[in-house]
Amino acid sequence: MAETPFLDGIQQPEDVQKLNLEELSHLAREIREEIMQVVMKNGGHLGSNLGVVDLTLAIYKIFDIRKDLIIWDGSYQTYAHKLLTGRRERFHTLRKFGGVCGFGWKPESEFDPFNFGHVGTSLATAYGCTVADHRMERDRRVVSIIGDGSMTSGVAYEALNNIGHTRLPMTVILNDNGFSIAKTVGALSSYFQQLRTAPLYDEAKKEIHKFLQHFPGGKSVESMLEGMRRGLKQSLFPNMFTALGFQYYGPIDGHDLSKLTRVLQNVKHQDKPVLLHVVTQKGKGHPDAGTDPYGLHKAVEVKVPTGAKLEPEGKEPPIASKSYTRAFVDALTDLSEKDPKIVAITAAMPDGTGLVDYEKKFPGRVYDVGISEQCAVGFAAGLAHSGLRPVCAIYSSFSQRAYDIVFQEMCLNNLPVTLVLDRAGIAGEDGPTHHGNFDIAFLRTFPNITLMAPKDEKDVREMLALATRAEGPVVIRLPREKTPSLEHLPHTPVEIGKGEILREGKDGAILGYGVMVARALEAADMLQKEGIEVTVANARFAKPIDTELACRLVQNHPWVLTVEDHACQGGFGSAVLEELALRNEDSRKIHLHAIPDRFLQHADREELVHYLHLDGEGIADVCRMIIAKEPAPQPDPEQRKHFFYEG
Ligand SMILES: Cc1ncc(C[n+]2csc(CCOP(=O)(O)OP(=O)(O)O)c2C)c(N)n1
Repeated sequence: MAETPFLDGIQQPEDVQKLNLEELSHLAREIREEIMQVVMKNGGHLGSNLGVVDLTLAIYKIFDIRKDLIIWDGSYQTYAHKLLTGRRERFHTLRKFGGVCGFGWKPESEFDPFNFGHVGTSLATAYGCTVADHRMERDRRVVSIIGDGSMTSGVAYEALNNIGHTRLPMTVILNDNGFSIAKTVGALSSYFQQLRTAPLYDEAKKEIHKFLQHFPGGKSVESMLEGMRRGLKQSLFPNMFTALGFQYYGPIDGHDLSKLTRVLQNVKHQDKPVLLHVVTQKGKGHPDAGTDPYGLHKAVEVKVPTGAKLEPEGKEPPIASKSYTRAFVDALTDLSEKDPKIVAITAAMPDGTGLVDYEKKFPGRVYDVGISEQCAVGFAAGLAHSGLRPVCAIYSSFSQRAYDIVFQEMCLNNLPVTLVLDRAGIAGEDGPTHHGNFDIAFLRTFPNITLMAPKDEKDVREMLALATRAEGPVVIRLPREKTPSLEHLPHTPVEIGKGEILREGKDGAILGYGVMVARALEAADMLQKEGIEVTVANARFAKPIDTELACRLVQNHPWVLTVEDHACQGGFGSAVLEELALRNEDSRKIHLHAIPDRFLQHADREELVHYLHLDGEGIADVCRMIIAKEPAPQPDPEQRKHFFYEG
C-alpha cells in the first residue's frame, strides 16, 4: 500500500482548508489512488469520481463545509467527499452489505444532505434550499454540481428557468467531461462543446487591446470596458445560461486547483445566480482515462464469495449463462431482422440495457435521447403513433420519472409502445435509489396497459414478439439476473392474460411472477423431499391477471402463495387478491410473499433476496410456516438496519 500522509492528515473536513495548493494536489493524488483501489474491487462509479477529485477539494478549500450547502447531483460522484468526511476507515466497505453507500446517504453523515441516486434534480432542490434560506434570512451559500450528461434532463431546465428568474444567489457548477455514461448526446452536448472551445475572455481582451490602441482615446475606452469587464464578457459571449439570468464563468480547467480556487472565491461572493462551467476529464488519473472514459464510468465488480449462508450447501441456483438483458437483446435482434419497423430507444443507458450490441447490428435503429426518460417515452409514443414499433428500454426505477407520459401518451392514447423495464426488482449494490420495486404498483392502475414478466429466456422471446405486435402499450419486466434453464419443464406458448402450470401438487400452490418462478420451483423441489407436494404456476401477467388460473389454484389447494420481486403494496399478489375478492373466491387462502413496505438498502442482490426469504430456501420456509399455520418468517432483527432504511 502506498503511503498516504496527506489523506491521513485529514481528521475533519476543515483540515482541507489548511493545505496549500501543492499539498492539495498531493492529497488529490492520494484520494484517486484510494478510490481506484476500492472501486476496482467493489465496483462503483469510477470515472465520475476520479474526475471530480480536484473540484471537490477546491470546493472544500473555498466554501465553509459545515455552514454552506453543497449538493452533488445524483451524488454518485461523492467518493472523495466521503473520504474527507469521516468515512475513510470504512471506505473499503463501499457498496457492500452494511458498508458505505455508493451514493450520498443521509444516515451516513451530517455532510450528506440528501439521499439521491437519480440525476438532474439537484438544481431544483438547491433552488428550494436557496429560497428557504432567503425567506428565513439564513446566511449560507448553496452550491449544486451537475454533470453535462445530467444536464440533458428536462427537470434541470425547469429549475434553471426558475433560478434565473428569481435571481437569488446560488451557484451551479456544470461539471462537463463530455460524457454521460456513454458520450453525451444531443444538441446540448454540441453546444457545451462549443462553449468549451469558445475563445476565452482573456484572448478576446487582447484582441480588443490591439484594436483600440490605434485610436485616439482608445486607452480610456479600454479602461472603461475593463471596468465593465463582467458585463463585457457576458455580452461578448452571450450563451443560454446568461440568457436565463445566470452570471456565466468559464470554461475553466477542472483539474487546475489554482484556477478553480480563484474562481470559486470570486463566485462565492456573487449576489446573483452563477453558472460555473468546469471542464474535467472522466477517469482522471486512471491509465485508461484518455482512451476509455465510457468503460471507466462504472468499474465492474470483482465478485468475491459472499458467504456460505447464501447458498444452500452444494446447491447452485438453476442458472444458464445468459442474463435477462442479454436474452432481451438477442430476441429484439431476431425480431428486428424480420420487422424493419422495430426501433429501440434508450435514455442514456445503451450499455446497461444491452442496446449497445443491438446498435452494432442495426446502426441507426437505436435512439439515445439522453437522460430524459420522459422524452424517451413520449418519443416512443410518437413513433408508435406514426407507424413504427418502438421498444423503449429503461431501468425500472428511472422509469418512475416518465410516469405521466406513460399515463397520457402511452396509455390514454393506447399506443403500441413496448416498455422494457430492466433492473426491475432488487437491483443490488446500487441500493435504494436503484431498486425497481414499485413498477407493477404504479403501472397496473392504468387502463389499456399489459404487464408481463418472463420466467426464462423462452418467455422473454415470446413476450417480446407479442409486445411488438400488440395493439396497445405493453411493459415487460426484467430482473438483474441470469435466466434459469427450465428446458426440462412443459412450456405453453405465451398468450395475453394466460399463465401456465409447471408442476402439480395437492398440498398447496405457488403462483410466481417472472424471475420468482424459478425460485418457486426450487422451493417445490426442497419441499418434495419432505413429502410436501406443491403446484407451481407461472403467472406471466400482472395485468390482465389470469383470473381463471388463480381461481383454479384457490379452489383446488388448501393455500396459494404469490411470490414476486416487487413491493407487496399494489404488486402482483395484491392484483391477484383483488381479482379473487371480486369473484367471491376464498381470498383467505391467499398468502402474499413480496418485498415489505420498506426502502431496501444496498447489498448484493442475492444477499437481499436471501434476507427477504425470496430465494428457494426462503420460499420453502414460507410454505412450511403456512402449512404449520405459523406466522410468516420475519427478517433477522439484528440485520434489519443493514437491509431496511427506516430513517
Ligand atoms: C434519472 C436517471 N437516469 C439515469 C441514471 C443513470 N446514470 C447515472 S450517472 C449517469 C451519467 C451522468 O453523466 P454526467 O452527468 O455527465 O456525469 P459524469 O458521470 O460524466 O460525471 C447516468 C445516465 C440516473 N442515475 N438517473
